[in-house]
Amino acid sequence: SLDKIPAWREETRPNDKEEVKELTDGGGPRNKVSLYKGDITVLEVDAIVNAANSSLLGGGGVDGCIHKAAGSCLYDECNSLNGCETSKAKITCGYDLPAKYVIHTVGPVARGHVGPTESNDLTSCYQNSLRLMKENDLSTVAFPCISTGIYGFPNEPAADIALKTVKSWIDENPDMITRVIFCVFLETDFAIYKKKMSVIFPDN
Ligand code: AR6
Repeated sequence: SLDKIPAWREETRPNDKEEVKELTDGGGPRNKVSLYKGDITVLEVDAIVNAANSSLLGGGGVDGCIHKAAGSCLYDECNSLNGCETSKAKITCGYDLPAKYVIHTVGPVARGHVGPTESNDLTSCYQNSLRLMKENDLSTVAFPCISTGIYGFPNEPAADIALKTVKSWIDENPDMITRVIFCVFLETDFAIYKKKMSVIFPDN
């Protein structure tokens, strides 16, 4: 029964059909959210989110990994988009990625400082990415830890924003999303997310 399904799960084999079925069966928001530590470019979901810069023309970090794995057609499509403002999002095909689409969002450059502008912009990154999913009828997504690398948004508050914003979205759009993977890359983020997910997506 639903009662036995944990509110969130850690995933170690995110492309395993049986595991995914177990994760997403049963409906309700409680079993849709998972934590995965690893490379976002391997995930077989409708969309992976890219922590891009305003040029949308690639860079380092997760952006560099996504462009490398997707191939040069991704660059060509991004090149036709006229960039993207901070906190906004744009969608492209996934090309050579297993993900069907890439949602490119531009996080705030925080350099260690969290004020209202940085917090609101990071919140909007998650909201605008989810809005694009809804507009394109997509139901499975993986998010990296937007802004917490080169852009220097502190990890704890960034995780709070990521988890609370997605939680609110799921509560308000209960039938839209079937799966959200929080894809962390660093052990520090893994520990932070694990702790916070138990609070924000609690077991009963
Ligand atoms: N899969 C998942 N997460 C990853 C991967 C990966 N393959 N590689 C790195 N991360 P960052 P930002 C994590 O710096 O702070 C780029 O140059 C990483 O450990 O990629 O938003 C863009 O072009 C960190 O936890 O993004 C921009 O100029 C998280 O992804 C700028 O960096 C985000 O770190 C954006 O900076």
